[in-house]
Amino acid sequence: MMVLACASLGVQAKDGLQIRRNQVGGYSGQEQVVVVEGANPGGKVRVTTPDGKVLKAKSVRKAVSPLSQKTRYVVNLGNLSAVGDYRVAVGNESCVLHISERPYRDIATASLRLFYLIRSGVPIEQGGAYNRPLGHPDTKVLVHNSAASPLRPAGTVISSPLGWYDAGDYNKYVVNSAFSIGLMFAAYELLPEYFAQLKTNIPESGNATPDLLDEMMFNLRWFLTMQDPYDGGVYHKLTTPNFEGFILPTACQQQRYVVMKTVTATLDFAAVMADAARLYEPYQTEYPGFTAQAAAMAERAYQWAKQNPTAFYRQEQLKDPAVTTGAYGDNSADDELFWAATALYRLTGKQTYLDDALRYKPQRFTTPTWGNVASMGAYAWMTFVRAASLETKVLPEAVNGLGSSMLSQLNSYCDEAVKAVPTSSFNAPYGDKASDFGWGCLAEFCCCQAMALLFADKMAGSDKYHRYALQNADYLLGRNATGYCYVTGFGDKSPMHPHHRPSAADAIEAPFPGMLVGGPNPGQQDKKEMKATYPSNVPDESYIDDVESYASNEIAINWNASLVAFLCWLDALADTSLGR
Ligand SMILES: [Ca+2]
Ligand SMILES: [Ca+2]
Repeated sequence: MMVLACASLGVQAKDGLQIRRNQVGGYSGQEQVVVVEGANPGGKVRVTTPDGKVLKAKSVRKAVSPLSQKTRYVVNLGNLSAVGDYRVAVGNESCVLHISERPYRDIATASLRLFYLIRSGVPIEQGGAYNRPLGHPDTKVLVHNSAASPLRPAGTVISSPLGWYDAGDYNKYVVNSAFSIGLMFAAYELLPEYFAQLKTNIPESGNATPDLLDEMMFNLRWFLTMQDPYDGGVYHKLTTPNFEGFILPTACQQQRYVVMKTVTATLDFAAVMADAARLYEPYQTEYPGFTAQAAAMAERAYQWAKQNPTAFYRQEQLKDPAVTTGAYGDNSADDELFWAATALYRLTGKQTYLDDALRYKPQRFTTPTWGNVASMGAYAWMTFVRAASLETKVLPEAVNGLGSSMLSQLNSYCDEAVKAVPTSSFNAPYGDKASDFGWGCLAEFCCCQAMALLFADKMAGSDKYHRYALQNADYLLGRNATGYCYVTGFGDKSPMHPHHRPSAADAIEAPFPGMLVGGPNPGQQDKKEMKATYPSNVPDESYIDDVESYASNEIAINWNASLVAFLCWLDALADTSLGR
């Protein structure tokens, strides 16, 4: 963990200035920006280089927040090339900016390693201080009456072990798990050389499979148990009736159930299993038979979904027992159909999947969320067409058409995303609009937006949007309205009390490292249940580092997946041993 003093953070200095900067670090040779809150620093900004020279700021611009009406000054320090620690001083305040060739190597690795720390059903033995005995074996899970079928009636005992804990709670949800894997697969497919060498110190680090794929497989092994073998439908989730308390996994005693087979879970499952069948094909030594099994399960799941197009999750209808845990409810499966049809076409080349993809294709690019996965399909078409063109493979006209329309939608999205940066409060595409803030915003808008920008660059073979993605990293890691670096274990002011049961229940003060919290959320859906009070109602300041705050301070696998895709991508671009 990096802990460095910065006199400005969290403390109002006597001249009223606060310096906000990326607390993890910046890239050598890239433009560096800090934001000063309060009075105009004018020509008083001094930057001392690692070898003691004093530089002046390149420019200072005033920005008034449309959210809080606070006046801030965006200080451009220019491109800092020498590696080392720079001291940035304004009046009596100063802080350190770390400049290096690979500033995100450690945090990117930690963001993926987090998935190891939240594995369920196995003892954690390579977690250092976070080692723990096996919890939630899930070998005696009951089929809930909402999920009963003639050959698997209510009360049937099934074994459904492994998989990651979803979020702050201990349940396992197919919709969110599939989406998380999908995000990380999307990055993996475009950065295979990077992920081939990325080691996360997991039990599988010694094998020949990339650790990212090993980690995904830990969850996919649970997926293999979530399909009803008699009809192909996929259970929506594996859950206790109610959330457990803030206790350790080994202390949890509630009976767990698989509940209602749904169209959304089944299609998400089909998409990810189809992709997995393709991506694990070269790794049959470690995972023999998996490709054939996953391909067959994906096709069966798709067929079930087509026959049950309105099987949406209806938690309020579940009785005996009623279920009150995360619903992941969704009233439109058009986007899930598009994603699953896309993945199955890439796997099988069957015309029927292409026809469905064409029927359900989206009209505009939006950052993906668990409930709207259309962009996962969009990413897949672009990746597919790009790979074919690199291999000079001829594709059907309709496929090329899909690839190019998805790309033009993405490019429009990116141009729109970056256009207000020159006047923004924190000099980033993310963070200046009220709509940028809400439940899980740092993942769904900040990280996923940055991933979209990096994706567009990759498709064009350019670096038009790279600098804007870096600006979102700056926002996420400290150059923002609260001054928090929003990833646990990194920076000098980061969340210490995330809404995360294992972190809260263990005897260790620091939470699991590498977790992205949801972030500022003016909805404050948790405020009536909390003892503490949010410090502000302003959208970009409505955040509280409190264990009870599930609306601003929870963690989740989909959020961390977006962090993995984003930060690993940035780190891959900095690895000069790899081509772009
Ligand atoms: Ca490995
Ligand atoms: Ca949907």
